[in-house]
Amino acid sequence: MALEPEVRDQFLETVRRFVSERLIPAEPIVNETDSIPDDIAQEMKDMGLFGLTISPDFGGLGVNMEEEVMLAMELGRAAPAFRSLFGTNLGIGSQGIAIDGTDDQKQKYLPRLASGDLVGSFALTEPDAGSDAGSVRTTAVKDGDHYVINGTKRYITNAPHAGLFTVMARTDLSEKGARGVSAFAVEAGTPGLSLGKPEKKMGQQGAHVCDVIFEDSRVPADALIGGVEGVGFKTAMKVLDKGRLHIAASCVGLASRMLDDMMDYAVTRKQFGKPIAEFQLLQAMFADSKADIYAAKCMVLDAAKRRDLGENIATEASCAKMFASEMVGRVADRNVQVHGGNGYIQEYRAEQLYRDSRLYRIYEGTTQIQQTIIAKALIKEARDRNGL
Ligand code: COS
Repeated sequence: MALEPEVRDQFLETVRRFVSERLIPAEPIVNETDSIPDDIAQEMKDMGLFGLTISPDFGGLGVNMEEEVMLAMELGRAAPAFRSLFGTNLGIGSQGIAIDGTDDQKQKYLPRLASGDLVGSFALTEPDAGSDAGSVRTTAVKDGDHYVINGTKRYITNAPHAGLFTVMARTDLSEKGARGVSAFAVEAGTPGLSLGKPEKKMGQQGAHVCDVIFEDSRVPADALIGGVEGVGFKTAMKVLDKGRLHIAASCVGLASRMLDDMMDYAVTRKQFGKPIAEFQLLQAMFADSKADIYAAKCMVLDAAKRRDLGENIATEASCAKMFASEMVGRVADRNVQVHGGNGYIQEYRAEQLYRDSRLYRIYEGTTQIQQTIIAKALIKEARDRNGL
């Protein structure tokens, strides 16, 4: 479903203003206190950001993929910690239920996820199952009309705030790979569910991750997402296809912001008697950044439009995520370099955005995993073409 063009443009404008007038000025305090101020979190709820992608049937705005990435490009201009607060609700923390959940599961959880009253988290990664997501060891063993869950989930974004976890656990213990995995909607407060210590991270202060530990946690059988065992890995992959496009769009946003920052600095900072923007060696960095951003933006928008048309865009989502996250790393590095010594000093924020952007190349699938996905699809196409 698409918004009316005027409504969409108005919303984009509101978000743009919110980012420049509220979020970017609040970055130093978020960085210092490692938390998002309550008034900003409330404004995000009031604007409907938690429910952007959730259907209006369940109280969300129901934006399509193209609109989602356009909004993510605006929101991505601010430090990524802000996006993290509502990002799991509109993405990986709700989409398992939105895409594959039963009607009852949707009715039960989506309205509160859309309003932001309930925070959703996605619990796939484990100490020994990172890139190899199909090898999860957490188990969910059927016991009458319950499942008993045991295992540890690692670095779960928003876990300290979450009221609901989408948990990938192995229901078929005889099957070691992806086919033995099922997805569950598990509520915080379930006996036997506890949280690990908050992790100290390289960047993205204000966004919180920790372990989620299950010790004989009994969940009702109807917590099984979609009511079907053995398809949890596929649910996770579908969620990640969408998530990866969203991340790629956020990278475009942050890179655009950093290009603006470096240009503003370069036209005002003087050395050798003139603004440093006039030096050709720096101009190469501006031009490379602009072309990098433009290429990533085109990829993101194209893949999003295709997804809205019903195409399978798993490969394109990986291309966009890989290119955009590497691109934002290059731009972050150039931003520090253009700022010279000031780029290394906190006050100028180039160093913070450099650290913050580093995670984009890792979460929701590393660059190397995206390369593997793209190559696998190409090999399959070639084999099919050659009748092999
Ligand atoms: N959409 C739907 N189904 C998908 C899919 C997708 N995008 N990708 C894979 N599947 C299906 C496959 O079709 C296959 O189904 P069948 O068993 O019916 O053939 C099944 O899922 C298993 O796929 P595959 O064999 O490709 O799985 P692998 O174990 O080889 O893993 C990778 C594939 C590496 C791509 C996967 O483990 C992955 O994405 N890892 C990174 C995880 C990640 O992003 N972690 C970040 C933390 S989460 S924030």
